[in-house]
Amino acid sequence: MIHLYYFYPACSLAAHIALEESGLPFEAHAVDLKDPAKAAEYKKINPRGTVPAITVDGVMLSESVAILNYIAELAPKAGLIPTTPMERAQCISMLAWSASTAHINFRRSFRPERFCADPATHDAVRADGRAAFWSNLEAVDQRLQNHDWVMGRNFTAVDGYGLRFYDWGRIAKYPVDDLKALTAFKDRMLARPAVRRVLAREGSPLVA
Ligand SMILES: N[C@@H](CCC(=O)N[C@@H](CS)C(=O)NCC(=O)O)C(=O)O
Repeated sequence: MIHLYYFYPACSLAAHIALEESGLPFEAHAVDLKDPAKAAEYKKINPRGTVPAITVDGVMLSESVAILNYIAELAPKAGLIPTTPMERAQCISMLAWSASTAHINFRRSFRPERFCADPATHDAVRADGRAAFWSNLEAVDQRLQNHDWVMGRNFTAVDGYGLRFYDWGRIAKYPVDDLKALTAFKDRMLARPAVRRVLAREGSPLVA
């Protein structure tokens, strides 16, 4: 049995969607990262304190890119990561960009203290992060101009990240609805039964 640890509205949405789409049996555990006592308790499972993490037979795996790869390999029929070498590498490239660029830009916009301790820098770090994340949203919108899914014709593990980025943009009051292709993609994601189940479980207002 796979145990998934997630938090709303964290990047763990991508792993949660991948697991639900995979059809693999799993148990989802919400971790309240805003509660210091619960966040500290969770470090007994994942010492880094981050979500997503999964445990399988007592072995813990963290980092979205690794988790998504693992799920994709366990459930090849779900097509979460393509199998031909270049398509597979392109998909992993987009996952890595999501985790290491877009996610980090968004973090700069609301956790500036993680980047520089000096409060005098925080407004500038926030503003730079906000501008950079907006350009990342535009880049995803661009990719979706002529395609239903972020990687093109087929739904993949990257699409959970795409929905998370749309939703972060909505929560942080970016004009996401001006990004027509990204907004249409969000609606396609919301039409997927597995995605709706995950959003309902997480208490997301996207399916309220
Ligand atoms: N590199 C990790 C980052 C995971 C991460 O930082 N998740 C955030 C939520 S979006 C988190 O757990 N933050 C809590 C913390 O950093 O203390 C991944 O891609 O999975």
